[in-house]
Amino acid sequence: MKLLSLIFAVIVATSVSRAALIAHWNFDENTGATAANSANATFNGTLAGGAAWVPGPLGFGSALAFDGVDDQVNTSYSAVAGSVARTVTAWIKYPNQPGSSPNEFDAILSYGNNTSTNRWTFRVSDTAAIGAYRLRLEVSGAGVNGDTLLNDDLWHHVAVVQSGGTLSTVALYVDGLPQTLTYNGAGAGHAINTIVGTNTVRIGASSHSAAYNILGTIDDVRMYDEALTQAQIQAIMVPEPSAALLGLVALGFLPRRRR
Ligand SMILES: [Ca+2]
Ligand SMILES: [Ca+2]
Repeated sequence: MKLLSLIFAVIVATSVSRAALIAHWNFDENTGATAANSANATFNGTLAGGAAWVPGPLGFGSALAFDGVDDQVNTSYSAVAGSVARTVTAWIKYPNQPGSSPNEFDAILSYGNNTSTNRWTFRVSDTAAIGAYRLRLEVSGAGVNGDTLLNDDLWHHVAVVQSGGTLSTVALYVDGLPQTLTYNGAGAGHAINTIVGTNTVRIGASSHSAAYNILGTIDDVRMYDEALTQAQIQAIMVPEPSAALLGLVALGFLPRRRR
């Protein structure tokens, strides 16, 4: 019965976190130039620059590899504006690389105008002075960094949670664990006031310049319009059980422990 209990727990956790899911690009197409948004088909992504389909983390289908030059996924999504709470999660695989241009910015997901407090960029930091290769949320004028080094070319689950209108309300997670945070620029009191205009959600490059691209692989990008808990983030890291698997469980075909 242990397996049934585990699957039930996953279903419950997944349904809780799905409540506020406003965008989900799972990159499972594995072909073509469209990355569908399964949470809202209006905001499908369009591949640009030659972003390549590659295998994702175990249980998450395919992913997209970005070349650090011009690869990106563009959407017309304005997402969550102002100081409204939000969460973005993704899987990333980030190789060791020079800590500066041409891979400047290393954006995972970015949107908003490039004026103070307006642009919201979830990225890997590439600058030694503000902690190279760490997870970072950058809001024009300031930023907050995590402490885990990400440049090991292994899959890591990353998340940013914003619960209020300043950087001090932001938490970062790597592989489901909260990061020890450091701030730069205007610091923890810096306001977050996302104003989007034409700079809609872009994956793999910064919203304000198509020249700021990540060198690395990204999968399963999710946006929520609320601040997720650590438990909800950890639940997202578990692959959803396939319909076939659930069917076998329901019909009693899966092996159970012998006494
Ligand atoms: Ca390219
Ligand atoms: Ca995927």
